[in-house]
Amino acid sequence: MPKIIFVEPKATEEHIFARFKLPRLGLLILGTMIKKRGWDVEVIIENLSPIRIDDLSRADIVGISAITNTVEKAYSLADRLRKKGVPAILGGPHVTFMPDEALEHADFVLRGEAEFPFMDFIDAWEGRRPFTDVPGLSYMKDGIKTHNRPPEKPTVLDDLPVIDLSVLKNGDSLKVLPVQTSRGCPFDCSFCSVTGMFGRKFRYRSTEHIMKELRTYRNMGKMIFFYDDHFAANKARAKELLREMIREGLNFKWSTQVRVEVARDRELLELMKRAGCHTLFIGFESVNPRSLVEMNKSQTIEDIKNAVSVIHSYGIHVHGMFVYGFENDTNEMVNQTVDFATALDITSAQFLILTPYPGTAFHHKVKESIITSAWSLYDTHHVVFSPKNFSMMKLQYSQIKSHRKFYSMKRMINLIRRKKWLALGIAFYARFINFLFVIQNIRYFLKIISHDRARAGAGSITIRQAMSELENNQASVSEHYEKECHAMK
Ligand code: B12
Ligand code: SF4
Repeated sequence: MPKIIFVEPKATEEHIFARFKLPRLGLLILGTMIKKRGWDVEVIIENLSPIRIDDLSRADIVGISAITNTVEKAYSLADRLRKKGVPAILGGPHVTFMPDEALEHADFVLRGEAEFPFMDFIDAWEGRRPFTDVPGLSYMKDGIKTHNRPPEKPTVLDDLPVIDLSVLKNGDSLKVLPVQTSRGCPFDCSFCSVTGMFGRKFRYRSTEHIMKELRTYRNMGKMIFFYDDHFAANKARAKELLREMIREGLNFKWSTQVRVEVARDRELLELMKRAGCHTLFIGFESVNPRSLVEMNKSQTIEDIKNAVSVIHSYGIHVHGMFVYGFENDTNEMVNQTVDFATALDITSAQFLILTPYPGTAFHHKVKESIITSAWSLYDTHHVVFSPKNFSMMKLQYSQIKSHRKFYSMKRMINLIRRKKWLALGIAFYARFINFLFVIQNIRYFLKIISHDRARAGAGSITIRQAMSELENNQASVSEHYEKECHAMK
């Protein structure tokens, strides 16, 4: 029986989501489909179990899934497999937009949504059709990088199988189970790669198809995370699904991502609550109306305030995400953002740095200002481009400072007083990660300080000089860093 091992490498840089035991769904779906074809399958998610190159070498082919901040690790695995003569195929939102780069490391790249194209690829692998017939495939043909045309139509979600979790190594350790009910997003925010990957047409599974999957998770004592980008983009279908979940008495708690518009429909929120909704993850993005327009977010500050107050009135938690670094953003805005988030009294918040992901309109816009293509830094926690109104270090520090300020000791004492244990636990974790992040990134901060100096024409120091300063005199560097940070307050 032919054997395939799929792997999802974990992030190498520390950030709040780097350790989450949550697999992306791509490999679980591909694994389920190919198991049905009689292959021996294993899916290894590095956040759940280690990836060992010797184990991978026992496969006939290895499938690697990567997003931008994990792609360096994916490339390094593919390089090592190539040396051992084991073919690898890469997929995911980074290589979809960077197939030429990926082919330097792997023999095959499957771009875009890949379930049915992957079955065609397996047909070709088994010699039953030529590789030229596999839509979305990039590969080397006679020494030339060749890119087949993308699939003509997006995947019909009801044609996908219900996930077989047994393909996942150490799957029992998952506390939160992933379920996707829809793909695509009708909006088109400039920094987001969802629409490039899955399109702007909102496609969804039928209620019965989703329920079939949810029933298998009944009574497992786990939470569900609906991996939709905008769970309520079609309210009628969301309500139909929620009513069915309530009718069948599915007793798990679940969370998902929505937009602020969700709060305009109280019936929807009522159904969400009754169906077990725990937390809504929402991209608030900015307190600067001009930035909201610049990023094409199609939402206002009033929408944000209204959404939080209405959602809270149903006893549902809110996780709010903010982004800094748009052309209209300023240093002053940073404090306003944290004050705004604090006043909203949301359970948790993230303050992220605008990141030019390949395949997005924003990447195209700031291409010339990008300072590094060290992809592991593309995790929305590191500044990787030179923004218009900030120095890079100021932008970097705004993210650190915002977390420090939002998850302050004062907030924690307040949460203890109000017995808000979940928010308190998150605050402890966030403070710890923020601290680790600073410690681990002093070298990177030096690098961006040096870029800033060069940009300002102010006696730039080379990275080498900055590094040797760091190595020779830790104290003076941290003092220097503290001073820089202080100046930005
Ligand atoms: C769930 C989720 C998370 C979870 C779990 C993440 C994880 N394990 O990496 C959490 C909440 C922890 C998270 C965190 C982050 N996320 Co996230 N997340 C998602 C989300 C909503 C769903 C992922 C998913 O399962 N999709 C559905 C499945 C079917 O798609 P898929 O896995 O990509 O697989 C398909 C194809 O890509 C392809 N494919 C994928 N792998 C492979 C492999 C092979 C061999 C083949 C042939 C094909 C193939 O075929 C699959 C089937 O069609 C996506 C958005 C989205 N809609 O995809 C963002 C998304 C992946 N996240 C993103 C980002 C930026 C992040 C963070 C950096 C955010 C942050 N600020 O902290 C972190 C990084 C996490 C990390 N690993 O380091 C970006 C990635 C962009 C990019 N180019 O890298 C996305 C696309 C969202 C966006 N707005 O652009 N995320
Ligand atoms: S950020 Fe959210 S609303 Fe905007 S395009 Fe991406 S998924 Fe859609």
